Amino acid sequence: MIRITESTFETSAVKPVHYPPELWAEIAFAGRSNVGKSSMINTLLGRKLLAKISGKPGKTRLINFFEIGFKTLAEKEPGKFRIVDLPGYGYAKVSKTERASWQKMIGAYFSGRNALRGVVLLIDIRHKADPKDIVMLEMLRAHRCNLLIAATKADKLAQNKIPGAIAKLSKELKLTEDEQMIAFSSLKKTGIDNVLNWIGENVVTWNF
Ligand SMILES: Nc1nc2c(ncn2[C@@H]2O[C@H](COP(=O)(O)OP(=O)(O)OP(=O)(O)O)[C@@H](O)[C@H]2O)c(=O)[nH]1
Ligand SMILES: [Mg+2]
Repeated sequence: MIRITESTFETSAVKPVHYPPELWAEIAFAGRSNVGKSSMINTLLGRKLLAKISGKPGKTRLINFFEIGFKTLAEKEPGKFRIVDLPGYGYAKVSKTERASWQKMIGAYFSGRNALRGVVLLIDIRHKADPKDIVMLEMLRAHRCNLLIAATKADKLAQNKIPGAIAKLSKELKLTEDEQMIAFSSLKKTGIDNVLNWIGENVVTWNF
């Protein structure tokens, strides 16, 4: 488990030459447009407005890097990692050109980023597994990323419907034992400890 001590927006980038230097472990957030990636980042960091959010899909258009300071609860040793907010996919009102540039941007990030330690893949708890989510999952598996699947907007379901929805989605996505799925809600602030725990496991062992 880790405790976040500071968080700052670092930079936005399209191409690898614009990425910040690989000084710390990175955790990226991927998923469809509007699924709640930027909201989840703000919720985890305890900040309302750090990552830009919107009611309309397609808010995040670039790769956004955030520098995060943390302390481990056991050792109280300070450390740093980065959070990477990725632009979403699956938004219908996007031109072919924009879709192609998204592909290029995301492909370059996942194939070339050595500092990447883990990816949180967000999926709306109310939806069926979408072919686009399965394509993303397959790409992340192909890159051998450590994965956490977060079923977002859990506040939209009654508490007693959540385990069933998680089980159903896990089955549709054919998740393996290493691919844990948790319920998350930025609105109700649930699932925060699960995500921070998982991030902690993936960043504290990191020595660059
Ligand atoms: N009810 C509910 N709404 C949420 C939750 N998280 C996000 N939202 C809403 O969903 C919408 C989209 O949230 P964003 O965080 O901007 O989504 P995103 O995945 O970053 O979207 P893109 O940047 O377009 O890829 C906003 O209107 C949020 O207020 C949640 O946990 N519960
Ligand atoms: Mg966003």
